[in-house]
Amino acid sequence: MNHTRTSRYLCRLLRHHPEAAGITLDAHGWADVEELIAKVNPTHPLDRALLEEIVRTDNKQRYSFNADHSKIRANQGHSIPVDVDLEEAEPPEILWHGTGEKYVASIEEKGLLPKSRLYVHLSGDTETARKVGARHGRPVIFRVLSGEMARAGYRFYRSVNGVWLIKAVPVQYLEIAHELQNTGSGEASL
Ligand code: HQG
Repeated sequence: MNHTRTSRYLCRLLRHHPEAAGITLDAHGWADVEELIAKVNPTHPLDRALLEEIVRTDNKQRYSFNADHSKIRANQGHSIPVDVDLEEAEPPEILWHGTGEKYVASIEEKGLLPKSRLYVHLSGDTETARKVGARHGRPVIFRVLSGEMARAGYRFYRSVNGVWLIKAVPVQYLEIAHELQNTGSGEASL
């Protein structure tokens, strides 16, 4: 069954605009499942079985339930200030950031900034970075000297679905991975 539209709507509610469906998130980003279903259902058909399926099959494991499945939240990617209990983690020596060509000049001047989200998102592999970058046009991949940053005291976090997060990356820890530049396929942004 194709429930992409409902899944995208859920993502928008749980990361950016809960008020669009008249729901609220608590300080840790949790929404009440019963309330969510009741308020979403009129515009995007949803029941508990479909919600369970969306969470289980999401291609990036974007959502989690609490232990008794009475609450749901997005694992990362928020623009609203919630604390999703991120785990601090020691990064590998190199992480990657894919972006669009149009942002490169600004990034080379200011470093990586979280823009509308709470964190800068970094990828553990270049293929993922390329897909993330292609959402913004012609992709450009930056190498992030994450090992050096960690030794300098910067804190890295890893979401439960494996995305590396950091508050910002100053320019001295960024290098364009010229050897990786070519075109790639895009993916939808949620
Ligand atoms: C760029 C998707 C100008 C940054 C993906 C990015 C990811 C700057 C854009 C997740 C800048 C923000 C997040 C600066 C950063 N000047 N532009 N100084 N610093 N930027 O969508 O990283 O499918 O908020 O390079 O897979 O593209 O939604 O962040 O291009 O994990 O689960 O500003 O979204 O996951 O764009 O993507 P975004 P992102 P989901």
